[in-house]
Amino acid sequence: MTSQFLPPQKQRKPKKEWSLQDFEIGKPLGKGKFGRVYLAREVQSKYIVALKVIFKEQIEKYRLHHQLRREMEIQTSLHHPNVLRLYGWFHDDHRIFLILEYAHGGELYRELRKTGHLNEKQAATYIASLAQALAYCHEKHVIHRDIKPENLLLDHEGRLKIADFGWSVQSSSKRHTMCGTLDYLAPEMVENKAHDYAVDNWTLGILCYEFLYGVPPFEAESQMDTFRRIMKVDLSFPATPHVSAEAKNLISRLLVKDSSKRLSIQKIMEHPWIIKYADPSGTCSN
Ligand code: AK1
Repeated sequence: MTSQFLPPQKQRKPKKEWSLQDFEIGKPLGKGKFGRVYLAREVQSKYIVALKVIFKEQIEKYRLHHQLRREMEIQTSLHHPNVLRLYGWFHDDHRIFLILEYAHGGELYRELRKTGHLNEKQAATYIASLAQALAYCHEKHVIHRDIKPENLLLDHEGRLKIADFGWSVQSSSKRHTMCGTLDYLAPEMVENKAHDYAVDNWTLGILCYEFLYGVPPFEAESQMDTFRRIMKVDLSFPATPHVSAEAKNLISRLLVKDSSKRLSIQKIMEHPWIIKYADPSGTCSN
């Protein structure tokens, strides 16, 4: 009689071991770092996913085991509507497979290149979604560190999803590190100084600029020139009629050299430009 009032036994179903047999592979979705991504369907449930194939040879060559494991641990623990889910992974002799949420709208980068730039409603909606995703990640002590248009995907409703946590870290203290394109990196990152969550806030400023003007603000002929422009915060706004003063205000308050003086994620979400233009549902197609 008392047993029914006891808390139910925790269901300890052993976690499913996936293999390639569980999936039907469809069309290629894209080429990313170290491998391709395919549309796939899990046979039993008919659930549609994206399957990223990574060659072990590459991971070995660049000695990235720890980084990949870190990504998988970090990303499987993140559950947010604006963070692309990593459902699981498996491997065979030569390849590692990531089972990912399928983003039907594809890469935001394509959208941006197709139209040149976004309108203020779209840009503000994406920046607000990004701010929400980052607030959630930062709460979990995760710094993404590699936010750029190529790593932003859209679902079937046009909702933004941050993807690819390959360069992310779980952090409570300040960090040092890495390499790659400089365009999206904060001054303290390009200088290889200690950095913290505020590096992602800087990147929001860069993206906001790129969404509205079509090019990142410190783009230059050479890495060296980009480096100089970032260090000087050599920011200027082309005279185009379609960008409001509020947008420029937000960008100027994110692209601040002193990381402690950058607008906080909370303040971004409360910024007049976001309030005025962002679609609260996080979806918009024009
Ligand atoms: C999400 C990705 C490391 C880490 C090599 C990695 C996005 C990753 C995959 C898509 C869903 C697309 C669509 C629709 C169009 F060793 N996480 C990723 S890639 N829907 N693309 N996903 S494209 F850690 F350095 C390393 C090496 C790869 N990680 N993660 O690629």
